[in-house]
Amino acid sequence: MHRALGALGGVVAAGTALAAGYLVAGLTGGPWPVDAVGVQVIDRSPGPVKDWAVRSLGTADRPLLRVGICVTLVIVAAVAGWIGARGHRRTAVAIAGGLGLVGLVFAIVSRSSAASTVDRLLPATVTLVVAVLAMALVTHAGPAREPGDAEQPDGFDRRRFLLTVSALAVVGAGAAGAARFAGGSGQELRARVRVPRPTDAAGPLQASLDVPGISPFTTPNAKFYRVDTLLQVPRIDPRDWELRIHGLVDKELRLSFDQLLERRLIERDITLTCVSNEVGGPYTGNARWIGVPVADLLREVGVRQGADAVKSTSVDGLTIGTPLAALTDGRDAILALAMNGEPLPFEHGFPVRMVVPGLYGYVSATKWIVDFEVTRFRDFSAYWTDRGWSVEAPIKTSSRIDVPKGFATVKAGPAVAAGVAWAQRRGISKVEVQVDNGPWQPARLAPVDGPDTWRQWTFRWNATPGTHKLTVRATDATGELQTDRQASPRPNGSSGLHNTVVMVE
Ligand SMILES: Nc1nc2c(c(=O)[nH]1)N[C@H]1C(S)=C(S)[C@@H](COP(=O)(O)O)O[C@H]1N2
Ligand SMILES: [Mo]
Repeated sequence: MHRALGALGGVVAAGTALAAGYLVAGLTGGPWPVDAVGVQVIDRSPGPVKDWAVRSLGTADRPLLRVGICVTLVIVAAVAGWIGARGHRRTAVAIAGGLGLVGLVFAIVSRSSAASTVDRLLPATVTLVVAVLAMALVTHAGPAREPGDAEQPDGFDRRRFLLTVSALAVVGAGAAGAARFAGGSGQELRARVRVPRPTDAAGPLQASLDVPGISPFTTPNAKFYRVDTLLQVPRIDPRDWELRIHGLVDKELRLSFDQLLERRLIERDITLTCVSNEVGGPYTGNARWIGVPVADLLREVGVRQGADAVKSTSVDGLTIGTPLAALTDGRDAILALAMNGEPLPFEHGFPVRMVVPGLYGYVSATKWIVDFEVTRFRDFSAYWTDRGWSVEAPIKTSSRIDVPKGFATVKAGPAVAAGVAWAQRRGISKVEVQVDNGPWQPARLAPVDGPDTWRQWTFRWNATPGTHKLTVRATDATGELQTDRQASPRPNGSSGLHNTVVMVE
């Protein structure tokens, strides 16, 4: 019995240590050791696991990774507590120390947005110290002081043990509770930013079709897909933010957030797409961005001969490589500071990110950008390129059926299908729908907003009882038809036609 209690003690010790570390992470902005481990898991996962992780990171599996790591820890801690209750107290404490050390090592090698080394290592250090102390405490609380004591026939002082463990649990819960307030939400950082009026504003929004279930032309910020490799979203104070523009340039430039706001600002609707998006998938969204044209900044610093790339780095050290040509060929590549009329949400790169029409996010859309180096592709390799994705990746013409959803039941008679199609930089000129193996029929298109956004479409058809397959294809504004050749996302984006099967009754 007391061994089971010992295991419980181990779990409480681990929980208290993790809670203490979480609190310190909230205070310092350094990585919680669990997250430091998680980021390494993400960075080091092999191909398919990585693809899965990246694809699902924006959704429920981000917490899942944390939960997985915590469950593993708790199991080991329970075993340590159990061993401790069998009298091997030093071993139990050593295991706790070992776990804490692992966290510290991961924090040392981790990509982190923490401001200083102390901030980066403090959460893991505190976790380690609390883990050792807490494990020592619980493994010493149980064993009876007087062997053979009549009240403790099995040599285990249950009362003292439970008191100690309860006290520890209260401390842990207190730390966890305090952590919720410690870092704050950081929203005051965003609230302080006043989004300036753009020098060159976008026109009124008029490209929107309103069909129930269709993706709205503008994706609300809260619904915008999210893909990155972080468990802890950076909360950068714009007053501390600085962008360094350097490399193959005539004169280096360091820009503060206020200095960025003083430049020429353009407002544009641009549809962002993730290379990991499967045919028919959700990892694409359209927003109205305000930002400084990258071309203006490049002109200011003077690009030297021989440069063909920009290597941009986010605050956590992740790198992205973008062709210089895409930043200077006249398209609206921007350092964005507003998204749909608000400062960027933290999840989407606050305070500043890059947005480049026509390129998948992983080669262009650096969130939390802090460094911008003009360079040559042959002189570096970027984070995703190191993981098997193409160095250059223009967005492929794609179309998606939003309604009806796959395997939906539809009433017989006149029915509506609707969705979106995108071919950023080229624009969409035609969308067609095929019912079963019938002829391709034109869908109705929303008005053109610009070449860099998706276009909504609707299609009326007469639904007859039975099972039917709807397939969609788009033609870009250069007249090129979307390919029906199926390709998976890796290495440079999925292709193939999206279809959906519906039951008509
Ligand atoms: N710092 C940083 N920026 C990043 C990424 C990242 O992992 N880290 N992911 C990129 C990828 S793969 C995509 S598709 C877009 C997604 O931007 P969103 O999360 O705002 O939709 O951001 C890009 N910028
Ligand atoms: Mo992406």
